[in-house]
Amino acid sequence: MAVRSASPEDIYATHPEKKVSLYFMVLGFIALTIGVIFGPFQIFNYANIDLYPALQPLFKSYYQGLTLHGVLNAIVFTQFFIQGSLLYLQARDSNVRPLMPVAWAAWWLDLIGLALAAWPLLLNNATVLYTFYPPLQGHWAFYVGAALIIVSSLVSVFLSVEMWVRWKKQNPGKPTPLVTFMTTATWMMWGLAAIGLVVEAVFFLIPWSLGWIKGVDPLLARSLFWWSGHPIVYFWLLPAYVSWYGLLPRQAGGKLISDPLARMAFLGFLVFSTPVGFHHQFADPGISAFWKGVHTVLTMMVAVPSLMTAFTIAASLELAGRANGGKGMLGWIKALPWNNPSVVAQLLGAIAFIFGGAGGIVNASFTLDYVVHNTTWIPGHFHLPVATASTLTFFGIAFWLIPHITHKPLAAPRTALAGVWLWFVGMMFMAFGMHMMGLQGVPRRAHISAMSAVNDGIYASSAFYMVFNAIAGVLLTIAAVQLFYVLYATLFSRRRLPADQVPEIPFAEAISGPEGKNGVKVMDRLFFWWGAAVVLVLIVYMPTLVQLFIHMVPAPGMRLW
Ligand code: HAS
Ligand code: CU
Repeated sequence: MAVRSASPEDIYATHPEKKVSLYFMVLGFIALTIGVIFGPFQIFNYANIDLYPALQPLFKSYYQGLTLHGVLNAIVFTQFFIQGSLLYLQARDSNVRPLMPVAWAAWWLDLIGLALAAWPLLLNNATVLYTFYPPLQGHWAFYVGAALIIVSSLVSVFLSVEMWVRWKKQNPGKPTPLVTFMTTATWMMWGLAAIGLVVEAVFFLIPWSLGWIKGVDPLLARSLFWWSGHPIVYFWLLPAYVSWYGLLPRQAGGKLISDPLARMAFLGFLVFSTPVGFHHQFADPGISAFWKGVHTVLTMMVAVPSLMTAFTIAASLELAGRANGGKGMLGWIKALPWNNPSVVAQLLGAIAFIFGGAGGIVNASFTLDYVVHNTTWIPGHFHLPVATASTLTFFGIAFWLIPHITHKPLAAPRTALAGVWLWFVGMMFMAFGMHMMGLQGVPRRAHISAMSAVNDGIYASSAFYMVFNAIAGVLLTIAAVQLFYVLYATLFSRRRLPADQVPEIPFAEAISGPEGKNGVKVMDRLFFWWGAAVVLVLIVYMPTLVQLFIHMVPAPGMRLW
């Protein structure tokens, strides 16, 4: 008898969370598709090639393109993909069904929030960049839309924690399964981190944009923004780590070296991700050097769990390579499954992050940051972790998760493989060009390719590095076409895999597991650790924030575009 393929109804029947997870991820990818279109325009600008006139009259300026690029890629795509993928992984790992109506409510909040925010963005009425610093003032719909998206993320915090609590009640005394531990810790971290943005939006940006209050203090707004703005980068990174720890070792043919070490890394992120935001404000007056110094030290602390991750993942991969027959000092690397696009996307993402992490540590050094702050070094830095490590890993996850959910085979796996390689190489070219130009003092967020004749040539010393950006622009454009082709061809395919060929969830086993370890029991008290994080955040933020609240200097809104 031929193996039967399932109809869509059967696919969702046993696990209704599949559908909502897919909807989250697809909505995220749609946002990414639009946001990525502006990428080449941005990078060619830094190759001194101005392509923006070609977008007239649809898009008005470099700054509108940059705003769409940052908001849709960094804020919308990441969050939506994370809401879908983590929900699904936690549900299946712990075998607990999410509260489905609540999950759908979160999805609708995302959709409505995105539609509201997109309207002024597309009409050039909220060209405030993805940091929306006052006194730049956008249309109210942008702030309300963004706020709805944040509310949706908080609903996801609730969903995850509620599932974890239910699991705990059903399994008294047992250690939380690893993937569930990591996803719950990630969401709890975000639950504390998001408070800065919530306060900024509710008390300042929304009333201000509606004309209910006359002004907003820029420094206070920036401080609230970076309360959330630093940990948001870990909110983008940790879901990739969930995959690197929880799934990648199995996909590569091996096991995770140590389960307790993974938990320890996530606890480190839970406690240390938020109290570090001033490392984005070293150049801001009005914050004492003492507290900037404290945030520097804590930033170095939060790099430690990433260094632990580098060790654990590399060791687990070595083990996998050797299990696959790799010999010698480096032979295990060759023996990793380099023909599997899902694995390769994650490996290349991790390699890029080695450089991204090193640059981050430069930025975090109070004194060194003055050399690179507000230069192209910064976008050079963050395209390695967020646009390469996280984004490639999310594509890597989608390459098995979408076939798993939809029962549709991954379209064109070779194109997928070529796409992830080109993306990686393109981003490395770009990161090099942008870092080096930053050291020459070229500013970030500047339409340098359209400078007036008077200023023309002032960045001539960077001409050599601009070539790297031009090459990156070409490579990344091709890569994006390939990756989106694979994605949409898979989603729109009519083919269905027979039941026995549908990819399973590659949950990895651990060599050193959680059983019988007292440390694991202590780590399992996530509410306690969350409480510790709250206390630490209050200590390092309150002295400054209270002063800023008392001495507010409200500035009226400005429209510079
Ligand atoms: Fe950052 C600015 C400091 C990590 C994103 N960062 C930014 C901005 C973004 C961003 C978006 O202190 C710009 C914001 C804006 O628009 O103004 N960052 C750090 C530090 C880290 C760091 C210390 N950043 C990230 C991550 C991001 C991200 C992650 C996104 C996901 N960053 C800063 C600072 C600024 C900043 C300052 C402000 C600068 C300024 O002047 O404005 C660290 O957490 C990094 C630790 C990472 C490591 C690397 C570990 C490596 C691993 C991979 C191992 C590889 C393996 C592969 C195993 C120590 C885990 C093996 C492969 C085989 C084939 C065998
Ligand atoms: Cu940061």
